[in-house]
Amino acid sequence: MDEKKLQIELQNRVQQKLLPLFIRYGLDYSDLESALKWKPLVLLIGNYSSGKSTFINELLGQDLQRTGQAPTDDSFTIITSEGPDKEEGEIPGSVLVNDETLPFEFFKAHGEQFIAHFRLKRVSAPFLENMALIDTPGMLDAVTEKDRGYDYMTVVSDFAKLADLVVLMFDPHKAGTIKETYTAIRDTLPESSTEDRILFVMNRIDECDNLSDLVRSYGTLCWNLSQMTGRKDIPYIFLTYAPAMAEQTTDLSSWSMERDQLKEKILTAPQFRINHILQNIDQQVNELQMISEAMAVFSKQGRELLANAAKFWITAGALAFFSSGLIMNKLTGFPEQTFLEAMISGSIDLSSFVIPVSGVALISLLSGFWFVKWSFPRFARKWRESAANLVNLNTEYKRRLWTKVAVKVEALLDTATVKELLGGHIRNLDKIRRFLQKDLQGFYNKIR
Ligand SMILES: Nc1nc2c(ncn2[C@@H]2O[C@H](COP(=O)(O)OP(=O)(O)OP(=O)(O)O)[C@@H](O)[C@H]2O)c(=O)[nH]1
Ligand SMILES: [Mg+2]
Repeated sequence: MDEKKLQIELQNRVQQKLLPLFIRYGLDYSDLESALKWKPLVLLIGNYSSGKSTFINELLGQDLQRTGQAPTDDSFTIITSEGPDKEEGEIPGSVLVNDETLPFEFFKAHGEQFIAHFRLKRVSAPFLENMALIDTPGMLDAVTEKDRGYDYMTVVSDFAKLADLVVLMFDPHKAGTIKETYTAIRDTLPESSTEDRILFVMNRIDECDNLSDLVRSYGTLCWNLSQMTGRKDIPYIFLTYAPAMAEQTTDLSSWSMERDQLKEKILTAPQFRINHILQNIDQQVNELQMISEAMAVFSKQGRELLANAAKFWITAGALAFFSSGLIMNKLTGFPEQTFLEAMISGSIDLSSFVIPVSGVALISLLSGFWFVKWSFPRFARKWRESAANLVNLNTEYKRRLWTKVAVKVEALLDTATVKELLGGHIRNLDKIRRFLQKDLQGFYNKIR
């Protein structure tokens, strides 16, 4: 299977079938669009000095990234090879966020300070032809984070959204800072991708004084992880160290393989690319579906309101038809003969209809005005207050999905007009369901 071809096919299909619906329901399409662009990405995050850059240099077999004991590198660096014909060198963030072939356009929103700390380094390494690594500045404590001039956590979570693999690296002494980072990325990853996109790495284990120190650090970490993930089973944690830096005071031979296993795992990231794209689409289309479902229920209820109002208008209209002549006659003495009298006396002609029809027109106009200006806005406001009742939240998954889309539905209800009562939502819902059941399932089957 040609992954690249499949990716392009998927990109076209999504654009053709879903883009209009994303616009219609006020969902941001750029996330999905970015996820479909460019090559597989591996994101390395973790506390400062945990050894991210050292690890990357080791993968590359050259000293590309600066390393050091204090917080060393305050930049987000994409590291990749752009084919043998391109020269090695750096591309600044300002160029990256304006290049529409790259998935970083929406990072512009993080502002100048971020852009000044963003760059791409081209290196020639065969394994980077179909993959890019992202080295990140280490997570600092909350107080120092404020000085960065951009929101580090949201930048990290935006990168995590794009990444096919996130390596969460920490050293035994600063495992505490990992919690916030983990929470930030967990919320952005699709529900279905469980933990398979995150690799946990405890690095610099050579610095543990002895085995019991290592076991204690590992235990603390497991405890922290189970607190963070809310799960009883502990995800696999790679225990590693940089052989070149290691202080060989402890016998580490049992763990010497883990570094290689971690590297191998990172090299397999491209294989999961399509699967991750499908998970992303799946998640976003499910959000779209929920919005559309809510609006479909709203419009159905609205049509019932309209039907009830219509019954009332028809009665009022009939009354107006027969009584308007009488009322006019009583008020102004005109017309001399009401419609009913004309009917009884058999002298009915076209002019007898003028007053009754005008009466009906007046009632229709007033009722229409009343519905559009008073009854419908009141109805929309009522649903706006209790929007969650528009959808069936019978599972945990749906409840979580709702927390993501509630604001979108509320925004649609805020601006709803009587046009919402046309049948469009049901048709849209059909399209979305068909996409999930046929198109997306088809792609899942292809990669199996
Ligand atoms: N003993 C030991 N030292 C290491 C290991 N890995 C990295 N170091 C050293 O730790 C320091 C920090 O490593 P970096 O690779 O710069 O860490 P980083 O995570 O990139 O740090 P920031 O870029 O500041 O976030 C450097 O001096 C490395 O030489 C390791 O496994 N064991
Ligand atoms: Mg670094």
